[in-house]
Amino acid sequence: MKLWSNSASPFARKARIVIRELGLEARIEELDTVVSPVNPNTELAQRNPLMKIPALTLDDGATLYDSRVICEYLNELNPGSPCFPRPLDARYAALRGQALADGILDAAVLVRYETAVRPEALRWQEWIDGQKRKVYLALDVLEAETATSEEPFDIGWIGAACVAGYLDFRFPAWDWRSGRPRLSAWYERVCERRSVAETMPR
Ligand SMILES: N[C@@H](CCC(=O)N[C@@H](CS)C(=O)NCC(=O)O)C(=O)O
Repeated sequence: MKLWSNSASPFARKARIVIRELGLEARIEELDTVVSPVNPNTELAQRNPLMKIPALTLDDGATLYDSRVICEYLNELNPGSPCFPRPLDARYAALRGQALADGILDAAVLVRYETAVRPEALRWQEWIDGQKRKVYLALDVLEAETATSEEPFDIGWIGAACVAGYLDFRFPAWDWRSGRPRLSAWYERVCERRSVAETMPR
């Protein structure tokens, strides 16, 4: 299988962490893929009309997207995996955690495009502030929900690790650790996992 991804993308990182957590590295080649909302990647477009990463091309040639679908598919290859717990309460807590993390990433990636891609004269500060507000409010929920243990490292907390790594990478000045000691300490511990250490954004 081939994962269309790159080392900067936090959404692709979700899939790259799940691959490592489940020991699927030998079955999946990671293709370094350039994407931009304004410069279409025509090769990727043949597989994913949204031209976003991650996308996963299966051995039969079909392609899956987006990160949520890909991570669930990977989980099915190793059904006992704790990434998507089986008991209903734990599963929906993990899925809600994933939605929270994805929502933070959506907002942060929009700010990234607004500030790095959109011409300066067209930027809209109130809109940037609105996205940042979502990020900070959601980080406060993560702080409140952070466990003292790094387990379970389910899809919700995998997403949270991708959030922390992306904010460090693209928005160090936002200082997400400030006032969030539990989340900061949790992330420091989680960075020791091989799956997280090997997929640090670059
Ligand atoms: N909901 C999607 C979001 C994926 C996404 O936004 N990926 C970004 C890279 S981090 C992308 O491909 N952007 C290119 C574009 O917006 O055209 C997912 O979970 O996979």
